[in-house]
Amino acid sequence: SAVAAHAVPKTPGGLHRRASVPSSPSEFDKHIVRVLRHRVGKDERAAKPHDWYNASIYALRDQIIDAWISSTRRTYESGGKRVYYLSMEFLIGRLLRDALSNMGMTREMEKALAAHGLDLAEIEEYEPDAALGNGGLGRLAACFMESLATLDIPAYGYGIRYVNGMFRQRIDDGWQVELPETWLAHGNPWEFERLESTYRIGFGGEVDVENEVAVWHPAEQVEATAVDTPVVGWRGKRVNTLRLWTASALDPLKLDAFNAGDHFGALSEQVRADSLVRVLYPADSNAAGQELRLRQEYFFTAASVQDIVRRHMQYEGDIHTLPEKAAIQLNDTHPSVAVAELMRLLVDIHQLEFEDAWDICKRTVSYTNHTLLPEALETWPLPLFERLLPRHMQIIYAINSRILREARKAGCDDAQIAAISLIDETGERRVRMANLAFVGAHSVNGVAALHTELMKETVFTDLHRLYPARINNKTNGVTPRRWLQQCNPGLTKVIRDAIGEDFLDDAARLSDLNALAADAELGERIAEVKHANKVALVGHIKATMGLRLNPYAMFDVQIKRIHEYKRQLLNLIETVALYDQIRSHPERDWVPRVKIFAGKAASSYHNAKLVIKLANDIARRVNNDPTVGGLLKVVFVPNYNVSLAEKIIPAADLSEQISTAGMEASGTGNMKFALNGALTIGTLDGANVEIKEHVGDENIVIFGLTAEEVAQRRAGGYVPREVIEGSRELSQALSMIASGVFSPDDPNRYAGLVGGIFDHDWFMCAADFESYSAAQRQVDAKWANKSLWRESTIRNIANVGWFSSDRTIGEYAKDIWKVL
Ligand code: T68
Repeated sequence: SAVAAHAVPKTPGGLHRRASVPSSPSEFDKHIVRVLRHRVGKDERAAKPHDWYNASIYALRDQIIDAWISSTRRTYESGGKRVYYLSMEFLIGRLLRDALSNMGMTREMEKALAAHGLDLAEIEEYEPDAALGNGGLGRLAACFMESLATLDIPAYGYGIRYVNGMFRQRIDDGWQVELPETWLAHGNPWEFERLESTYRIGFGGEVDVENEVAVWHPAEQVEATAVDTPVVGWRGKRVNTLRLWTASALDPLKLDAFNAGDHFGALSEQVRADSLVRVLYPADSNAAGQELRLRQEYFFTAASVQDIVRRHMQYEGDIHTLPEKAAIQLNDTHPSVAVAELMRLLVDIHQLEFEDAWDICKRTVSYTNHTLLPEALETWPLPLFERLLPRHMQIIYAINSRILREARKAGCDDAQIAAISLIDETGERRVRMANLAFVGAHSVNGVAALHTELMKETVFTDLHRLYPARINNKTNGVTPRRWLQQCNPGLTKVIRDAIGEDFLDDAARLSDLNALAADAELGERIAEVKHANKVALVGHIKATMGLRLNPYAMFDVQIKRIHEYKRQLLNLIETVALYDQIRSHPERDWVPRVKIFAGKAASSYHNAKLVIKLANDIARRVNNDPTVGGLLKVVFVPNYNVSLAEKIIPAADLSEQISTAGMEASGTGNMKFALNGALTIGTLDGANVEIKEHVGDENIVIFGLTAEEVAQRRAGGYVPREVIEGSRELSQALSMIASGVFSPDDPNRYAGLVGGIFDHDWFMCAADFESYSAAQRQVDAKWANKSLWRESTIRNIANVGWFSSDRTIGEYAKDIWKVL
């Protein structure tokens, strides 16, 4: 085609520049119209916006496919090593704008659509979010896929093609209601089914030994079939593959049963297979204990590992070279069973000696840990694991005896042995997936510096002592394409006018803005963009919720999964305290604020759902109280997802990153806000610590206990009641909430929630309240000094380029995968 994507010449400066696309807008326009006619089956005059939406994606896809094929061919010809990112979750959101922008075709598409009276921004809204993830872990996987393609690293993402991804959240009378999200209802123009890449996945049955080789005879089998989505890197440099597995029965319709009148029974196998890919478990930070979850994990992991080994054998023909040609990264422990599955393939199918297989396994696999929360560390009841995966259980025992022998030799005592063991023997015996991943990998990484240190001191103390070189840190990052260029074109343009285009290819170059930090004109232009983004968000909230907001107020934002450790409750308590203060002293010089919340609660997480109700109860009361007038508004925006984040983050002035120190592994929202010029109010937790180091103490507002202090307080003598009684503001705010000021229809609604703070306050809301409240007043003072605020905004944008996922992926590539 005349508009084929081109290989990217490397200029002497080392920057990749896209060759200009040799097509006139009208040619692309003609292409879209052809596609509309022949693939969508619509006449230009009869086409509805949704038809144009499909035609736009198909037309763009044609360009992408050319680049995709040439990337695949290039990898094949170079014989290079491939990276395989195994993840239960990929939270990719919409792809149209991302693909257009990375292909350098946004303007062309705009012009082509405009020729038919259509607006690209409106067409984009037809694309459903691919919400195949819960939160940070899934979104990180999506950013990583984009950066892998950008860095020209051959990579495959492997996961599950959930029919229903993250649930849709509706707010009914302030309560969260979960509804199934049907993102595939109108088809998915991005995906390609690959029937030739189909594998049989077994469950249950027994293991025999035949000719000294273990042979697993599964009781059930399903088929896993690959569905591929292209992932375009910046400037269309490389297109990688996101390969998601779908399931089907070997015998989808038992015709004899059907003809005998058993119409449902005839379909039961297919229903069973469907259930594997039906839903994403909407439980972040806690391991769903259902058998189906373990089946899902094994299903996608086994299909992926088989695909990787098949590809390797096809190209290399020698299983021994696997570690030189394949790097398998486990995104948390959800695909940990890959260690046992790879060992099974090596030992049972390729007939390697156990020791050789173990060496190959460790050199191929690496593991990323995303949490220290004990409830999130996956373990499976041994009887369940053994029933579902009998051969894998044997292999795990074999690995365990090898590891425990090593541990004994290294001088570990019984307690240490018990901690290292792959089997938890403290109660009902359970398989520890984190220990399995740790021992089966050559690299175990945390996602922020503090988190990595805490990993060594807490969950992996004894494994770390035994294998001291294994744990390493890779601080998370976010892709600046989606989280700056695409979501905030206004800011991107101002930056480009100020420092040129280098930052588009290397986010670290944003630091060139430092020289202009005190430049009043730049400050003014950035403030204008922020204001325009706020006006746009105000319009969106007016249209979707009917609520009118003042864009001149400070937009103070906390958007993320609702979880006690993230402390939306602390924010709400402080909001109530502020409300109370404003009502008592309406004459004071208050900074007008809009408190914006959004996020989903796991459907079974009672307290998290109650926090959503509380936010809505507070909003109703505050927003209708004429005494606070325009000084304070509270809004809970329903159905938080990637697309909503793209609208809210560019409009934020203040970013709330207020988790109990030691509990947020990294955070990535914190990076997105800073990149868009919001100031952070936060604890010394996760990557906040490193953000502070990069932006400087003056340009971030830190409060609260440190991780060490939290641990000390918890270890002894923390009496929250004393802290509460010592703070008039806090007691007052808590008693307002507990006594039903915000819930007159059910005055006791929050008695339990507030009671928890008095009784144990595990998340240290009371302990951190005074410090948080003082920090908020510090924020007010800074806001009142316009030039100071603007300078801080610039310092934030200028100094968070390091948090680009390109930097993160560069480190994984160099240190762990050895592909750069
Ligand atoms: C997040 N983890 C971390 N987990 O909380 C966050 N958990 O600090 C970090 O920035 C991010 O990972 C990326 O490293 C999650 O998002 C889950 O979503 C999850 C899902 C299932 C089971 C357990």
